[in-house]
Amino acid sequence: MKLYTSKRAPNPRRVRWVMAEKNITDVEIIEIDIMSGDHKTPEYRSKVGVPHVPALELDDGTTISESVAIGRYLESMYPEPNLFGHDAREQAIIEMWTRRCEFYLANPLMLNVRHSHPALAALEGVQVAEVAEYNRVWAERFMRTLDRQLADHAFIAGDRFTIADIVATIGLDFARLVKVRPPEDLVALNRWYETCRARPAASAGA
Ligand SMILES: N[C@@H](CCC(=O)N[C@@H](CS)C(=O)NCC(=O)O)C(=O)O
Repeated sequence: MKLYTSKRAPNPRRVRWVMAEKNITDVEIIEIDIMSGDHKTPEYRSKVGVPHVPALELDDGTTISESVAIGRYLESMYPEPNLFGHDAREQAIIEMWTRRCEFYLANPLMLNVRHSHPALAALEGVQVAEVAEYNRVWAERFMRTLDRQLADHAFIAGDRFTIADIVATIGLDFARLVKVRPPEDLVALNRWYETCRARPAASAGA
């Protein structure tokens, strides 16, 4: 298998983190320089279908994009430690939180950074300050939801570390580029965030 990835980009980092948690080492890493447009070449587009990283190319030539879909595929190949749930109930709860973390935290924070960090102007084209601020406000609202959840649970989807924690931690880490941090009064969220950042696998692809 080959993983098309890009240093410091948040979505490929999700896959690198999953691989590190599972100690997956037999995947060839292919660096794509998105700032130079490597992901927009006709070859890359025809292989992956979209100008995005990450993408996982299987030995039969099938290519999977979408970081969470890749993570799910890797989980089926390398089941332990489990990150996506053991049974139907747990899988649904983890997916619910993962989708919430993508839609209401990671994506808004990504748009905040893309519309406010000078280095990302080249990727975004036109940066709109109002878009950055609107998304920051929405992300902060969801941080408050997460803080309430984490007041009663060690991790986002319950009592153990899952893909939802990876998605949320990387979303928050990316926002540090523009100095957006969880407000200090969100004590449970900040406690959980430091726990996740301290995991050895957190540095993979960061
Ligand atoms: N939902 C996709 C998002 C993929 C994505 O947007 N990746 C970014 C890097 S983090 C990218 O390829 N950006 C290229 C561009 O904006 O031109 C996933 O989870 O994989």
